[in-house]
Amino acid sequence: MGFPSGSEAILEGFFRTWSPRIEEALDRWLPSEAEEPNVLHRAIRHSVLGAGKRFRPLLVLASSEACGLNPERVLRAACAVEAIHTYSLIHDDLPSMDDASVRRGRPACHVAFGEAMAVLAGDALHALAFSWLVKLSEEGFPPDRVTWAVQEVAEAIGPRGMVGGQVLDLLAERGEFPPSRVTEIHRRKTGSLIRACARLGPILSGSVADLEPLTAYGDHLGVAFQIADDLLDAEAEAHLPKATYPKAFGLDESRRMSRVELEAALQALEPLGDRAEILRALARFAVERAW
Ligand code: GRG
Repeated sequence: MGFPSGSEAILEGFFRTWSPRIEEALDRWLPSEAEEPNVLHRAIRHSVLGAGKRFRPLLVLASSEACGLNPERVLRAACAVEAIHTYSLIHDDLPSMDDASVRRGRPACHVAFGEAMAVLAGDALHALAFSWLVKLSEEGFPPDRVTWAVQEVAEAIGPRGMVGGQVLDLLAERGEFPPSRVTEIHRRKTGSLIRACARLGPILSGSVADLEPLTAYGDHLGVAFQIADDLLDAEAEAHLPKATYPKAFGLDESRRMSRVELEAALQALEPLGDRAEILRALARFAVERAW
């Protein structure tokens, strides 16, 4: 993965340590291809393993470390959010949704395994994610914190979060939408899971004082991340009726907005001082790739 200028060496070290740990853990905890039904497990492993930036799991680990936890203890939570993210990508690529044939540089799940298997692979990842979250109790986290983590992720991806945002997005594709609607769509569709990732550190560590700063960080980072993603896709999608920031606000204004949101995310981390160095670098890395 290339690091944009300005990213700190500290982030490179963090990636070098934790990216392989995330891969190993996903490989270990996903059902093996040898297990029946083999085709389901091949579809799952095709979609999850060996590709993707792992931004969300790295965010969970960074948020947890900033709150004094050993990231090793929250690997289950990190893998859970990646499983959920991958389920959302599989379903988003389906012909009835975004109808995309390539994902993460390889054939989309439904192209490789058929539509029914792609729906079921997504469903299975969704369920696996929650079983991994519940297993956090085996890492010695008190039950009330584990319950809160489960609730946090469930709310983030449900009708008031990711799935609701996806529905608003589908509706927007069918007609005109005001610019304010774009922000609302993406706050839910992309932002709510990113926000939850940022909050899992304070939730699992019990460091209540860090909850507000990390919530604000997650909120602003979610918007900045989505604008960055839209900017990267802007040329390819210029002709499509999509609710994107460049379409709603133009390229220059979108770039300005992503900078403003990134600055607000960094500002929110002030109370954490030096503890937030990796979170700062991660935010810059995620957003500046589009500039
Ligand atoms: C279908 C239930 C359901 C939800 C779909 C999040 C979402 C909602 C769909 C994903 C489609 C999409 C392109 C959303 C924008 C969010 C986004 C930037 C996704 C890509 O995330 P990255 O860049 O991807 O982190 P990798 O592959 O690196 O993990």
